[in-house]
Amino acid sequence: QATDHTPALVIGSGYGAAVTALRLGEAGVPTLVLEMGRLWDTPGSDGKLFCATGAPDHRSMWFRTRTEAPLAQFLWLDVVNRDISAYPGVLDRVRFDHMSVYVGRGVGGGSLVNGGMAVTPQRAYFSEVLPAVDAAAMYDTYFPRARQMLGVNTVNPAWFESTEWYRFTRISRKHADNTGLRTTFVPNVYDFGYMEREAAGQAVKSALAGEVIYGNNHGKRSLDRTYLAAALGTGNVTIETLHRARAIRRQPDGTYVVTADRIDPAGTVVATREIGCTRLFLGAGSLGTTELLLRARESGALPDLSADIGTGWGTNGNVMTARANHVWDTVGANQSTMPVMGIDDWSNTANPVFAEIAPLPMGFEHWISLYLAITRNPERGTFRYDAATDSARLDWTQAQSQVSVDAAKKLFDRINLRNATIYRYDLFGGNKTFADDFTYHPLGGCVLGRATDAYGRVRGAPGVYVTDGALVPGSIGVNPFVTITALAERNIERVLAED
Ligand code: FAE
Repeated sequence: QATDHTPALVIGSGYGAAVTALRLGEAGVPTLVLEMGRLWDTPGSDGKLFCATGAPDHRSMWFRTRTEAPLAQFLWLDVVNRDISAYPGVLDRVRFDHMSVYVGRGVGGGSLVNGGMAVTPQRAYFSEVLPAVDAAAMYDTYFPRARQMLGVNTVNPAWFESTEWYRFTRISRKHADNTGLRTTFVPNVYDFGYMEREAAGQAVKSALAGEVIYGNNHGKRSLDRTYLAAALGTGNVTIETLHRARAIRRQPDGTYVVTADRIDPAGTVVATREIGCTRLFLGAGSLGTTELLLRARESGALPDLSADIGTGWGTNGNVMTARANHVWDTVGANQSTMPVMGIDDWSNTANPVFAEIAPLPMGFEHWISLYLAITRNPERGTFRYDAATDSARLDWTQAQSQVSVDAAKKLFDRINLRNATIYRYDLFGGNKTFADDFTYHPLGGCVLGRATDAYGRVRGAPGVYVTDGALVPGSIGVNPFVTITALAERNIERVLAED
């Protein structure tokens, strides 16, 4: 028997979860949100919420004794990572064979650690990926709603052209121009007005102080400041932190019970709660939501779940690479951490790639142009339930990542050829020129229209909904959070109207 009961229970507090909590709260539905990470509202002994990227401490990573940054080396030296003490830090790297997935932990999920790039996908590609979704409604109503709620804004072009903080972007644009490639400004949720004040010395630096993957102390409109603040403002939403949902079961009366472990800052389970709910919304992210449903199906708790749970997972074709520039093409010691431009070669049907021009703020001139490429990789992974560890394991091979590398290489070979430049070999380990072993954009596992109906209602578990990136089948062609937010807006509107 459950000890508590709530009409609506939301697992996780990332994009899908935050949208859902707000709309439930506005509709007057008492809603409890469980988040395994902490609430980032109390400064540490240095007076800051989050630690600096260049000097990571216990706040940086989720229960690690050493940081695991995406760019592990510089000049082949192990100078980036640091020993830390184990703590519920804000960034996690979930390791599977041949693929690691970076995710945010805390109230706000990925919004606490991401680069803030707020990109709406190309309509034709969106329709190809999610054919069951009415694109007109998405582009007329839900994408604009998502952008407005997320606080999306764009860099002032005049400031962009003149500031030292985006010199690295202008150099990459020049090299793309030389190659005949199109570049495009990309909106962001970081407050560019604040950033200009940082540059002018009128505001405490955050994006201009190297802060991003371990959290931004200022400037970024993360979900705790947007959707989640509004959700709490309805008076109907409660968020419980350091609660990790572990199991879901169905009661004879059709309600659900979620078993959740409450952990302390040392990671020790201090209590196990059984929380009953009439409606259960899964927003634990692609990995978290998929694991919860896979475990429920394989353990026999929810045996009627679809065989599609655990399938259709992809990396959004992510691959990172870096080029070495000529000495005269300086990228600047000062770099903003918020990307504002991409090389958009997505309409090149022979080799579609969208490459974000990424910062590498090391505080000194390094002549490196860094990119996070999004490729159209059709490979999909599958999660298996491993009873021995009671966890989901991902089946993914290096060959599946190679497809992303090959596509990115075709684009960057062209850029290198035209500009007489070469790749950097020292950044990703093993003399690799492409980082093919991690993704920032996990998508899929409980795909819309397959594991769920066209609105995220989980097949075989009436009253359970998927709200997050697990719905998107492995690829969306751009950075995904605007899509996840807009889909969640669309789905919860329907669910509130009909269920
Ligand atoms: P997500 O935001 O991951 O939230 C899931 C939440 O659920 C997390 O807070 C978890 O701690 C919590 N959780 C998981 N399991 C449980 C459980 N069992 N019990 C309780 N809580 C649980 O999900 N995307 C962009 O569009 N633009 C960018 O510039 C961008 N940059 C990125 C940079 C980095 C370093 C990373 C890691 C990601 C980036 N992303 C970016 C991806 C983006 O953050 C991601 O797609 C979304 O956060 C996914 O949203 P979800 O709602 O699916």
